Amino acid sequence: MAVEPNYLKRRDLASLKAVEAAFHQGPLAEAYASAPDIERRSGIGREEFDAEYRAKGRPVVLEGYAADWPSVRTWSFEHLAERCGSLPVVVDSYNSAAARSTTFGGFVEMLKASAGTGAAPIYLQEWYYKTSAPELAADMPELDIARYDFRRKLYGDAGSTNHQLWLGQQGGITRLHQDSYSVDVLHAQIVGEKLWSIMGPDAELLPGPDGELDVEALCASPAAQLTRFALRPGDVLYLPAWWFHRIELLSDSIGLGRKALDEANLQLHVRQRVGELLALALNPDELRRTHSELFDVVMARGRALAHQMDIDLSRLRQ
Ligand SMILES: O=C(O)CCC(=O)C(=O)O
Repeated sequence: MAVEPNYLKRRDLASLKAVEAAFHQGPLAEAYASAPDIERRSGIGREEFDAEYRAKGRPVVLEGYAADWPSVRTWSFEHLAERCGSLPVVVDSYNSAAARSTTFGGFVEMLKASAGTGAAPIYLQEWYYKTSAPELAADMPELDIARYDFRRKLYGDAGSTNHQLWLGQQGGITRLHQDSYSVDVLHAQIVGEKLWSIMGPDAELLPGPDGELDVEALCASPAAQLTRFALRPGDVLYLPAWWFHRIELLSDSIGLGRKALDEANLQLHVRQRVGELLALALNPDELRRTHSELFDVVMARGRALAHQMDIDLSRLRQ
């Protein structure tokens, strides 16, 4: 299989670690320390959002856009533990060495036990709450600006709403990535604060002539478009498809990853989804190798989609 030359796009552990290290020390860390804030707007409606941001592919934070959501007003980790305590979850699923199964209540107990001990922060990433706790959705009403999500036409109402909750402890990190399947990110912050470091979709990190990663070239390129900003409760981030993003939790935090497919990206979306499903069915060993950290997450995504679409995975044919 052809090796991906751009380290920002690789999903094997060594490449993920090399990119993450660049955020801690060296030219990238320095460039982000003085990177500009994202454009911020408040009080805009769907038409203005479509014309000014979606049509132009410009990232923006819509401040306070979800401030009146019941989740933003009432949720805490304890509140969710009371409602979902017995549900199974996998914490730290983005880190194959740390991933472990527990219940939601067990997860909240773990948070309490590890707070202030200096232990690695715990992060429940990409929780497809709709498969086990669909009642939570009422606390996160549909965003008016997300109505363009073409997945509703493609997969039906249920399949289009496979959003994810991200719940974790201060210091937790989601490493730099682009979202799969060419979807736009509409991330709503519910509890606490997160620091987002983003890069344009054409950013590239390649080895230089000496074979070492040329981080300086990445930072010097106009394609990098380095931007850094905090997302606070009630804020909604719009990040067009393929923008790279890395997230660090500035405090204990809960956020909703609501995705939306622009019809303009439909063909690519279908090709990527079908490609992934075929790879899972026909070439799982290769996928396990190239996605060593995320293989189980890819499986979980497939299961969540099948569940939402009422597809029986035990059968090959109906
Ligand atoms: O909040 C995080 O840690 C990651 C969120 C994310 O990657 C997304 O919503 O696309």
